[in-house]
Amino acid sequence: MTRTILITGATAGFGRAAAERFATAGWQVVACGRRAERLQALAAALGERVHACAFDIRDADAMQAALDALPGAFRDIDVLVNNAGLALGTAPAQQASLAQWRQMIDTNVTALATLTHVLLPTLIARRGAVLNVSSIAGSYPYPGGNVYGGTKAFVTQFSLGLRADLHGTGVRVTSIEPGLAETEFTLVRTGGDQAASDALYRGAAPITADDIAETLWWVANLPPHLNINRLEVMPVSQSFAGFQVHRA
Ligand code: NDP
Ligand code: 8X3
Repeated sequence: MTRTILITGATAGFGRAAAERFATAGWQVVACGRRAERLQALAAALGERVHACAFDIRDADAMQAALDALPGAFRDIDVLVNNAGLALGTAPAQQASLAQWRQMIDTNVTALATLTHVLLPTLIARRGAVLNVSSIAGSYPYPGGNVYGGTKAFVTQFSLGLRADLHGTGVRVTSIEPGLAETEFTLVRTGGDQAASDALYRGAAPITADDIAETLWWVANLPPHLNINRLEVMPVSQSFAGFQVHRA
């Protein structure tokens, strides 16, 4: 039976790699994001299994209109991948931009919860799955991570709460929590600073977008009696450091 997956943030990084992974394997893929031309290029490259679905995920009316306009072959969504998200800035809270904080909350929290709410009836009817892309930033605070880390803590805890509420429905929920991964993430975070992005990943053998696509593929294709609650992934080059201590 052909299965259908809706992936947010499919114009770049993890989402685009996941769209390619699932479409190539024969799934119907609803690929979402703001950059319509990238989604159209993806659909052109991958064929009729991909439906390009361009909207700003912060716009609940646009989201609903895009879902209402889904062609019949893409309506029976089995798996929702809540992947669209971003970090903006690394300034300490006391110097951070409130507009950037709001954009992160609107995208990473409000939009994710809204889309999940809209699709839950379909997912329950199909005994489907919700795969939420959280982050290690939701578990391990770091200077400048303030609201970004807070949004990802929400994603992780929301995932666990969903599991509790969906008890007995057969719907699976997973919080996937990657560490250092080379995508457009740092370009976006720094406002387009390619040198900063290159410097962060240089020599670190970071997680790749394909690594996370493969992780999503594995989780989505587990036997139906298994649920991965949380899955934390780091490159081998990344580990833990100690607490900071301010001395007077
Ligand atoms: P990218 O910047 O490469 O991709 C982010 C995706 O999110 C893009 O497709 C972008 O699409 C989409 N997006 C952002 N804002 C909106 C919006 N308002 N409406 C619709 N889509 C939006 O980053 P990643 O692939 O790395 O990020 C994917 C997820 O992984 C994010 O949630 C991120 O927080 C998380 N993550 C990333 C890590 C990393 O180190 N890279 C590690 C851990 C988690 P468009 O701009 O076209 O709208
Ligand atoms: C992205 C990982 O550590 O840069 O979520 O915040 S980190």
